[in-house]
Order: sequence, then structure tokens, then C-alpha cells
Amino acid sequence: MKITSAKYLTSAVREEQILRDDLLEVAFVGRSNVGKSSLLNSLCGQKNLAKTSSTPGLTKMINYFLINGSFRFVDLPGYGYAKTGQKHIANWAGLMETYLLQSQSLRTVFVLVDCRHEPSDLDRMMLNFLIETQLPFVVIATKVDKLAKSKIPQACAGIAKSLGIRREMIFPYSSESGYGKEKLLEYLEGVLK
Ligand SMILES: Nc1nc2c(ncn2[C@@H]2O[C@H](COP(=O)(O)OP(=O)(O)O)[C@@H](O)[C@H]2O)c(=O)[nH]1
Ligand SMILES: [Mg+2]
Repeated sequence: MKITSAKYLTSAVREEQILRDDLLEVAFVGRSNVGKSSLLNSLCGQKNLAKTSSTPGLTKMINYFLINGSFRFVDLPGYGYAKTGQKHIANWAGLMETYLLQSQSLRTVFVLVDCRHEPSDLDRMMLNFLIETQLPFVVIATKVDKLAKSKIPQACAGIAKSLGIRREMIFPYSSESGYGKEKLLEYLEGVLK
């Protein structure tokens, strides 16, 4: 598929602000700084649709984007940032959990992990939650431009093994080079059918 239009819709910081209509949604989650905003921008072919930063923000909110006028990308709050206090973690988990448990039109969750690092305990928690609640998901291995091309398959296999999921569930991606973009858009088209 091609993404021909993408625009920011709204944000939710409280549970009652979560959108509850029946437009199809694809959600993005991952540790702060893993490259979530960059992935959104790269998929949509826009530089500043989602804000990118090398210093993760503390605001825990859900950002909604309308894609091709027909479905939504849902940018869920990043997790695992060191300066996030207990109160923030509780708030993050609450908002995230409510969204994931209540969304009627969520077609898949993209879980982002950095291709160069061993998945964290929070990544595992996230995955276990998705498995337990039977929400469909795939894993995006981000920033693969930081690896030699020949090392990418090996890195993906390592992540799959470490998470105990099938290799086919890992999509390597680079927002810098566009590596993996076509495959991911193809996958997206499939889940939105
Ligand atoms: N080399 C490289 N850097 C990336 C890539 N994606 C994101 N980054 C960098 O990683 C940092 C965090 O990215 P951002 O998209 O804001 O992460 P977020 O916190 O998960 O939304 C920024 O400095 C980005 O420029 C990528 O594919 N390749
Ligand atoms: Mg971000």
C-alpha cells in the first residue's frame, strides 16, 4: 500500500479521551528513544508528523494520526525511560492498558525494539501482555542502518529467539535509509483488509 495522506488528529492523556469510534487502528509501542516517532514519519513520508527527539519527553499521551483518510496510526506512550517516576509508570500502564483492552478496531500492534540491543524486561512484559490478551502484534527491529547489511538477518533471529517468537514476526527497519519500508507497508495492507 501507499500512504498518500497523514495528519495529526488529537491526543489522549486521560482514559476518557481515548477514541472509541470504529475506524481501524494500528498501534505503535516501545521504549522511549527506540525510534517510534521516526518510524511513523518514515512510513508516512513526512518529516515532522510525529516529534522526534534525542531526549525523551515525560509526557505520557496517546497520539492519533489519520492515514489515507481511512484508518489511524496510534502512537502509544514510550516506556522505560530512566527518569520516569513510579507515578508516571502507573499512569502510563493505566492509559496504555485501557487503550489496548478496550479498543474495538485495533488491527495490530507494532512493538519496536532496537536491533542492536537485547530486548528489555519491559519489552517482554509488553509482549506477554499482548499474547495473554490475544492482541495481534509484530516486532519492528529499528535502526538497522547501524548494522552492516549482512548482520541484519542474524540480529532479527537473535531478537526472535530472545523473545520466544517466530522469526517471521520480526520486521527489520531503518527510518534513516528506508530499509524494510516496502515490506512493512505490504504487511500493513494485509492487516487492514
Ligand atoms: N540511525 C538511526 N537513528 C534513528 C532511527 N530512528 C530513530 N533514530 C534516532 O533515535 C532517536 C530517537 O528517535 P525517536 O523517533 O524520537 O524515538 P521515540 O522516542 O521512540 O519516538 C533520534 O535521535 C532519532 O534520530 C533510525 O532508523 N536510524
Ligand atoms: Mg516519540
